[in-house]
Amino acid sequence: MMKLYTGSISGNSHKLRVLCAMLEVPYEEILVNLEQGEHKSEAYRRISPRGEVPALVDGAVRLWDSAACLVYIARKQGSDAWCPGDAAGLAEVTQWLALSATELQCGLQYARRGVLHDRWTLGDAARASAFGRIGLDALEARLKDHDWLCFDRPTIADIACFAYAETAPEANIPLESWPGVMAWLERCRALPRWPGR
Ligand SMILES: N[C@@H](CCC(=O)N[C@@H](CS)C(=O)NCC(=O)O)C(=O)O
Repeated sequence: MMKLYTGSISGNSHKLRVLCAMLEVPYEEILVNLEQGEHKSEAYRRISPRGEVPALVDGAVRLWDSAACLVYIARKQGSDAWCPGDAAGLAEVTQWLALSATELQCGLQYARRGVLHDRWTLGDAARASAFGRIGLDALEARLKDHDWLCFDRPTIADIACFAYAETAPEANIPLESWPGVMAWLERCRALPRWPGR
């Protein structure tokens, strides 16, 4: 069975749980103890060389990035709905995966980590939240008049961007200025099988 290496309060890990729930994919979850630094151990770095969760092991396949894992899980299930295989469709999804790994990760996630753990990876609260706001503005520009980030249905783009948009208030970034984003978060949560944190 596919193994997922995850962290307990890790939004990046939660992305994989969400997709597996939506597609009803079974998996074995191995909780990596981030508080005790297990993700920096030599043994774990053989699975994820950058020492982060999540990671995925499925037979000979080893992956260590949440976006890569989302693509793998969806495509392995043959799910064109959640991750299209055609050039334009895949590229459209990928641009949101890229946003989730830049403005949302380095802005919103790092701001949350700073607030929760006083660890400011790329600068102080003002810099992290300014970068995160660029990501929220990009989401809002699409979501003010669309239900989903791509096409007319949820895809892995929504799952990837949901995680740290949802936790923005924990980074002291209330979402009232982005009403389209707030409505979309509710729309995601209302999907059958969408798991809570
Ligand atoms: N871009 C990576 C980011 C992964 C990441 O930031 N993981 C966090 C948990 S959400 C982590 O392992 N943090 C531990 C640390 O940096 O010490 C991905 O999408 O997988």
